[in-house]
Amino acid sequence: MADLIEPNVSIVGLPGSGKTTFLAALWHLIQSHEIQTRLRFGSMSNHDYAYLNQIVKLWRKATEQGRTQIAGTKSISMNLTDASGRAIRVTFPDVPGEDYRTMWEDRKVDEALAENLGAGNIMLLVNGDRIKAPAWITERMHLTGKVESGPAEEPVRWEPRLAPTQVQLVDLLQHLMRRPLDQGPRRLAVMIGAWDQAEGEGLSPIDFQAAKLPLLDQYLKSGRDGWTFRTYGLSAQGGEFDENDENNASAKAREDASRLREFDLLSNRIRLLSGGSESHDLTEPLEWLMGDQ
Ligand SMILES: Nc1nc2c(ncn2[C@@H]2O[C@H](COP(=O)(O)OP(=O)(O)OP(=O)(O)O)[C@@H](O)[C@H]2O)c(=O)[nH]1
Ligand SMILES: [Mg+2]
Repeated sequence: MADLIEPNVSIVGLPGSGKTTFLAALWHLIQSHEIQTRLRFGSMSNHDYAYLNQIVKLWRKATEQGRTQIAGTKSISMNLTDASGRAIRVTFPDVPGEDYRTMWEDRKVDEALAENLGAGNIMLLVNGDRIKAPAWITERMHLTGKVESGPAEEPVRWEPRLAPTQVQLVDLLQHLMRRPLDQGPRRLAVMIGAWDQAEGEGLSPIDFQAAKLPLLDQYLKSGRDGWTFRTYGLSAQGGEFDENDENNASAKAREDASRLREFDLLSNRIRLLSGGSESHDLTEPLEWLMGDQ
């Protein structure tokens, strides 16, 4: 097989956005053949299956992934093929989300990550359950007036990491459209993850994006940087998993996890919402990201 297969997709996201969980669910889906998928597994670039097998094991027993450690960083690159035999390379720099945050905080990007991000289309994962919302000054003032003031609190020094999620995301996307990562117009799939929690708001994924991430929404809709985007709702777990008990003696078991372990076909836990329809096939957005050739 040729060394460089085009097109290329990179899957990215801030800390805790669901990158490792997505990879585990995708690996289960394409390995198990439980349900029919748009794209099928072709090959792995480095034949390193140990890491994938480790994360999929946790996913199958409905246990959360541990934080991805810098020392254990794995960049996964797999080739998937569509019905006509066309291949797509899906690169998964499964780096801790901090590496993206470093781009925001220190304006630096690691060389290997830059190589990944500088080529191809992007799947951006956002944890719909952990969006740090902007605080309106007027609201703050209002609250300050209402709340009885106790002993004076130490003011918290502002640091870039305290910036709202959408500010960090727009900055990340802008980096991808500027030198040295720029490569012209690209496709972007925004995946609003943990949809099983986010759907309680009663919004469609695109309305959720407009309501909860208005800066990101307006940045994308304005079209100023040349992104062609689609927004999906994603539940890669199908509900809440048991907490990971590695280094955490008080890890909580969750009721939802017992329900999820009962599924006959574990692929059916996965939920993907796009437009008005719902499926279990995580390869759908990847196929769209292959673009028209
Ligand atoms: N309810 C729910 N939670 C999810 C889902 N997907 C991910 N999560 C939770 O989101 C948290 C982060 O998921 P990870 O996959 O570890 O995220 P990550 O982007 O790899 O995080 P880092 O490696 O720490 O940067 C975990 O607590 C997951 O259990 C989902 O579909 N539903
Ligand atoms: Mg991770």
